Amino acid sequence: MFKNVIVKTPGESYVNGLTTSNLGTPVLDKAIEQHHSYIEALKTCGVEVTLLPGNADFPDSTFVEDTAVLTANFAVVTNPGAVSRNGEIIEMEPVLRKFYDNIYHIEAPGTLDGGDILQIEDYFYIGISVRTNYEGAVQLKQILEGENFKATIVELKEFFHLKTGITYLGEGTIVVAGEFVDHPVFNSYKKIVVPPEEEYAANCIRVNDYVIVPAGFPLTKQKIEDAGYKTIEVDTSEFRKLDGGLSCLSLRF
Ligand code: CIR
Repeated sequence: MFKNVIVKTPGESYVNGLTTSNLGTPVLDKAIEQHHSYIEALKTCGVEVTLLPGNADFPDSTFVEDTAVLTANFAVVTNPGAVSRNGEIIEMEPVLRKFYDNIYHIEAPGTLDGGDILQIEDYFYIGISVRTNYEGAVQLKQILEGENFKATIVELKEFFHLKTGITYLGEGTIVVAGEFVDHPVFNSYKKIVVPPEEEYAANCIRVNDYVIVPAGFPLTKQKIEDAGYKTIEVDTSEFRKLDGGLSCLSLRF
């Protein structure tokens, strides 16, 4: 069960954030509106929401997931791999201190984005991506193993972040797309396979009694409901334009 989430309003400079997509420039007002709906969905899931104000110095800082890896007993402040995003951790650490006494750090030359980390029960999967390098992955693995978790490093071939293409719903069930559908590392889990045309919907989030899914992906939504989960749809079009999805917009713990 998650008790808390941390989210951050898209700042004035959000439209200048990093992207690899060809979906056009996001509309700030619409992004703020969608962020508000996201918060409402989280509240429906029964979590306490800590809402941080936007910071125009960091256009991508609404994607708070990349700044930390959180468990019930400790936090890891990451070292985000994009230069323009690295300073986001400075504002996040004091917020995490309100919830955690035990805080670790990923140190340079290691880089790591929270979007590359997937927890499945006491197992962590750490993606090596354009943002998370081998040194960062090994540092996190050592921290996790020191805290009695298990950790496996997974090299990404195509996805931007690990969680761009995989989500854990609980009860041994994962939602997978693209390169993870047949990836041997994930073979022991029950799989809900996202069709190629709905690949973006692999980034959904289980929050307590609900799975929050992006609006506009009916096949994936139906598969998740058929597996016995209640869903809430949230429109994320303005976040998708900057390669962001539902998981990226919150830290859940
Ligand atoms: C970036 O390029 O860093 C942002 N525009 C998107 C970050 C998405 N975060 C995530 O998948 N965890």
